Amino acid sequence: MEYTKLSKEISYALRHAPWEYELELDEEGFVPVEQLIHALNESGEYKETITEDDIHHVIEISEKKRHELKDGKIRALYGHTVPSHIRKETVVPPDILYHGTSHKAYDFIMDSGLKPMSRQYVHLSTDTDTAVRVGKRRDKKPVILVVDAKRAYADGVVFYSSGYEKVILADFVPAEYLSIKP
Ligand code: HQG
Repeated sequence: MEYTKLSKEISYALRHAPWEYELELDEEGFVPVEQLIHALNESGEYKETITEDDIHHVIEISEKKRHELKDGKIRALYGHTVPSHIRKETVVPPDILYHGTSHKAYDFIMDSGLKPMSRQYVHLSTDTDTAVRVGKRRDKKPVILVVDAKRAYADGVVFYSSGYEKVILADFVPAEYLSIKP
């Protein structure tokens, strides 16, 4: 079983295109796990039949916690671009958060703030290593932004828990709370 491929397809189905799998996300982004398994097996992409154990295995071996199983349902924890709004719990953020990005995006961000762009939320990291990894998807030497989350929260910026302790979400972070990590 190609577990990385399976993980990417689960993310695609649950973050971006559930309708392609005849799935309907609930307001927290969950679908019944057996419906997902059925849809994946229907596609004929996988040589072996996918079982619930395979789904557990994908989640277990992933270096990031991207998916969550709960009460026979599964969801992507973050990254959604689906049009229907995925509800997340608000949280008091850690004092400092990080965001890894490209030099190209940096100029725009310092002008207009951190926007969700095509996703539903801005994605922030609780540690610099994670931010570097996120930024490296877009730039060999990414810019690491430091978010003064304590001050932003005090001023009314709303933060959300993704359900994965290393990823905190926000609707928007104005540039005044951002600085570049030296
Ligand atoms: C940038 C992956 C111009 C932003 C990752 C980023 C993460 C702006 C890009 C998760 C902007 C959006 C999310 C502005 C923000 N003007 N550019 N005003 N504001 N941007 O992929 O945070 O591994 O949607 O800096 O690891 O990079 O797939 O967000 O570069 O955790 O599980 O616009 O997705 O998770 O890019 O990544 P993205 P992201 P997985």
